[in-house]
Amino acid sequence: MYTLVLLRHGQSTWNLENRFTGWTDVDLTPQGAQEAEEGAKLLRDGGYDFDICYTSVLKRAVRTLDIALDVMDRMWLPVVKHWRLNERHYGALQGLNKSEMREKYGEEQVFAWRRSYDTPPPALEPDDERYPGHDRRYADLTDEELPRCESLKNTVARAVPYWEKVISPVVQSGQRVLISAHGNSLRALVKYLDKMGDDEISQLNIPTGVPLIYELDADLKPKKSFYLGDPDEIAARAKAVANQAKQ
Ligand code: DG2
Repeated sequence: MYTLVLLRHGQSTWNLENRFTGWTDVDLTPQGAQEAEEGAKLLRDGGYDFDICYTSVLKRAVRTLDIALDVMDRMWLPVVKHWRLNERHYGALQGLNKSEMREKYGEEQVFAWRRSYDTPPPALEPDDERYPGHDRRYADLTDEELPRCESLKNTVARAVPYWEKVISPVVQSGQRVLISAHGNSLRALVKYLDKMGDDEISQLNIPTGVPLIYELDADLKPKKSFYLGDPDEIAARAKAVANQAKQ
């Protein structure tokens, strides 16, 4: 049996300001850094250890991983950063306030943008400064790979191949893997691992800074998955994510 740990970054400045973030490279808030620290303490005190870590190329996930590795005294571990673990690209919604968008477009539309499987947000124009083609960290991506917006389905289509080709062989080689990523890039992986239907995944909200443990069989089928920590606190944090547009 293999153990895999998924960790959504701690609260970011734009989570706090309630703004659609996507590929915008914002940092953690002090509370977010504390959440990362607390999540890592739960891992350390629970006897979890790792051989290799994966994260996105966005600093809120990288910073969360750094904090976690420091707490676990594992800063020497190899860390692989890849854009395929980035947050879902929120297109022209990036930077806009979730509650203001609900007031303007209604609850149903905002829910569809945030949680439906295949409704993409409005797309960016390539001359928009938020288009990732202007950022040199994405210089190796083809035009087809550079998103102007992404639905969760699009995120699954670019994150799951990275899991299948890169991470899953490492897990099957016996290495213990920690992935620090984002609300929606992790929902994409969870949907795939748990074979969740398109409707079922719309109800899943992943809380910030809480380790999600997967126990996998030899074929990487989940035998069990659970969050580490106080169940009431975890439920409250997941609810806060779900209700972000209602604040
Ligand atoms: C959030 C998720 O991403 O937002 O892009 O706004 O996990 O990187 O903070 P994260 C964003 P929702 O899909 O929950 O609205």
